[in-house]
Amino acid sequence: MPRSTLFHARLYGIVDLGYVAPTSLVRVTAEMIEGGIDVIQLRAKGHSADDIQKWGAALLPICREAEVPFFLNDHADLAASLGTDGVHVGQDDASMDEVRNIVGPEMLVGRSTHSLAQATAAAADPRTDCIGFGPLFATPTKPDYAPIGTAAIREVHRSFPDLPVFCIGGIKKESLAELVAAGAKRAVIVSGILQAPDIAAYVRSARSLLPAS
Ligand code: TZP
Ligand code: MG
Repeated sequence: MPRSTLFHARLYGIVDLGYVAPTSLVRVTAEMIEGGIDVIQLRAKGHSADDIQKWGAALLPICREAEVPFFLNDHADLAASLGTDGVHVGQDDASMDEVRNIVGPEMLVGRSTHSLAQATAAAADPRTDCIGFGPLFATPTKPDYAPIGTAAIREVHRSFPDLPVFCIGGIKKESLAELVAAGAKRAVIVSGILQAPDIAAYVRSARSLLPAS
């Protein structure tokens, strides 16, 4: 899948086992797709490789059928064995050399960044296909990170016009207008989507508030 798919994405949803029971993964993923989500990631912090492999294998064909890029968080080895579209790694995870050695040259690789300096470092490597930028606001989904605010969003987009930047962290449907005014083009919403009473409707309306690139 080409990086341009991510460039044209607006809303990125994470199916996070911190909010979704294993028995609800398929339903929640299908509802996000029904609402028009552009990218899906499976995030299962603290779960076994066997479980993540099993859950990834269940969600991948659903995403494939809908042509929604499917990322796995953290586990490059499982991403490679599953054949996901992408893998997303953090600052403390494997280096790009290590990740590329595992997943090869074609898989999309995303990197979390928590400052303009980290975004700059990630963007300097042409093998980085997208970045997460945040947490912009305080969030229980990533409790140990200080929020960085919205001031640097415009600068990140100006500095790296060809890199898909996904703003993340404490974003709700209600904060998207403020984010877009601050220069955001794309957003990741985790708890806002997963705790919505109607996931498809939430995704549909949140996505409509983000600009098309
Ligand atoms: N990385 C930076 S903030 C965050 C991650 C995974 C969590 C975002 O979750 P939420 O619930 O949308 O604040
Ligand atoms: Mg990680």
